[in-house]
Amino acid sequence: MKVTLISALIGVAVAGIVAAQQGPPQLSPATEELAKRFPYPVIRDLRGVIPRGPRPLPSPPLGSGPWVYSTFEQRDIKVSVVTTGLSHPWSLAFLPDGSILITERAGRLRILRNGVLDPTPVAGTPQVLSRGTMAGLMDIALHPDFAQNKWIYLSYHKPLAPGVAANSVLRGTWDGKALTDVRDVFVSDDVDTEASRIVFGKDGMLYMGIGGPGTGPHVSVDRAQHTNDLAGKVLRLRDDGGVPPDNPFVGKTGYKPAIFTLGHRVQLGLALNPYTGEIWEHENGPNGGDELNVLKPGRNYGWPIVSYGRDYNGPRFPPSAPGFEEPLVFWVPSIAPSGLTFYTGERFPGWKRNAFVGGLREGEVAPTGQLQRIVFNDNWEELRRESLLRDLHQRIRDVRQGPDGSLYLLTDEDPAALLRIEPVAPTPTA
Ligand SMILES: [Ca+2]
Repeated sequence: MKVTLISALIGVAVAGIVAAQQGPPQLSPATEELAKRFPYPVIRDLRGVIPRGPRPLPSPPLGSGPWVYSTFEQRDIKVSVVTTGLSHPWSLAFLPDGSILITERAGRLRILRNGVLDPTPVAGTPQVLSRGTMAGLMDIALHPDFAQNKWIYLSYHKPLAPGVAANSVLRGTWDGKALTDVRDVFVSDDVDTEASRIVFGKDGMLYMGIGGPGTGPHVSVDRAQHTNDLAGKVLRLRDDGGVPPDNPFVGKTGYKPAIFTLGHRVQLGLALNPYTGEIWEHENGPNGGDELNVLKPGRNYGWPIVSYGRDYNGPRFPPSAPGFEEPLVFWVPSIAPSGLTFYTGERFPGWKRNAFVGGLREGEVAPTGQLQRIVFNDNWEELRRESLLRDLHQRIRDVRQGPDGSLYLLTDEDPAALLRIEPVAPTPTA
C-alpha cells in the first residue's frame, strides 16, 4: 500500500535524511537527539522497498452526479453529492440535530448543517502533525451517552517535537457550535506510528487502532509484534483514557496493559458489529493481504510474520502459522481498505448484515478507489463480495450509515466530497 510509503517518505524528508546517499541513513543532529529520547527510531530508511514505477495518475474530477447503480441484492440505488469542498476528510459523525461533523486530515473539523458545509472550521480542535496520508486529525466518535454528556472524541497525531508525533485521543464537550473543555485523555508514549481509528464497544470501552510502520527495516516493521510497544496494536481504554482492569495483558510483565490485540499493520477500519457485539477491524496489507479480522482479546493477528500478501518487491510472506489468528476475509490484490460499517437500516432491506468497506486503490494501481459490499451467511462466513462505484475513480476514505438509513461516503481527494447512497425511489410515506 503505497500511501504508507509516501507518508513515511515525507517523514524521512522531514527528519532530514539525505536519501540519495548509499549506506545507512544520515541523521541530522536534531533527529539523532530524538532517536535517543524514544525507544524506537523515528525515521525509516525506505530506499529500495518498492520498485520504481510510472508516476500514478491523479483521480479524475468527480462530476456532479447523481449516479444510478444496481447491486446484486439491491436494485436501483442513487449516489449523490451532499457536499464538496472538503480536503482529505478522514471520518464523520452524525449529531442528534441532523448535522454532520467531518474531520479533515490537515487538522480541521468541519460541520454540515441542513446540507450546507460551513466554510469556517469548528473551534476547539488540537494542533496536529499532518504528514503524508497517514497522520493528522483522524477519527471522530460520539460517547455512547452523548445525549447526556455531549462528549466527542477525536484521534490525532499530537506533535511532540519537530517531525515527531504521538497517536492521541482527546475529549471535548460539544456546546452546539464548538468543542469546549478539550483535554487529552490518551497520549501514546510510542512514536513513529501511523493512522488510527476509534470506536466505542458495547461494553462502553473505547477501542483504538494504532497503525505500525508498514514498510521499512525490520526494527520498525517488527514493532507490531513487540508487546511493550503500541505500534500495530488495537487498544482498549476506558472513556477517560485509563486502562480497564479486565484488559487481557493487565499485570503481565513486558506487556503494555492498554493492548487488546496485536500483530496489526495499518488499521483503517474499526467498527462494532452490532449483530454480534464484536469489534471488527480491517487493515492494509503490503502488496496484497489486506485483512478483515474479528478481534478477540489478547490474540495475535500475525503481522509481519504472516500475511496473504507479497512484499512490495515481490516475495511472498508465509500465509499462516500456529498461534496467529486467521483473517475472516483477505484481499489479493489489495484494495487499500479504509472505513468499515455494518448496514442495519430499513432503506435497503437487501443489504442488512452486509459489511461495507471503502477502498483507496486496487492492485497497487491508481486511480481505482471503490466501495465494497460483503455478504455473509448466518455464521459470518463470506458468501459474496461486490465492488461498487469503481467508475467514479475516487479514493473512498470512510463509509458510515446515517440515522436516515442511507449510506454516507467520504472521498479522499482535494477537493473531496461527501456522498450519499439512497434508493432511487423515495421512501413511501404513510
Ligand atoms: Ca494478519
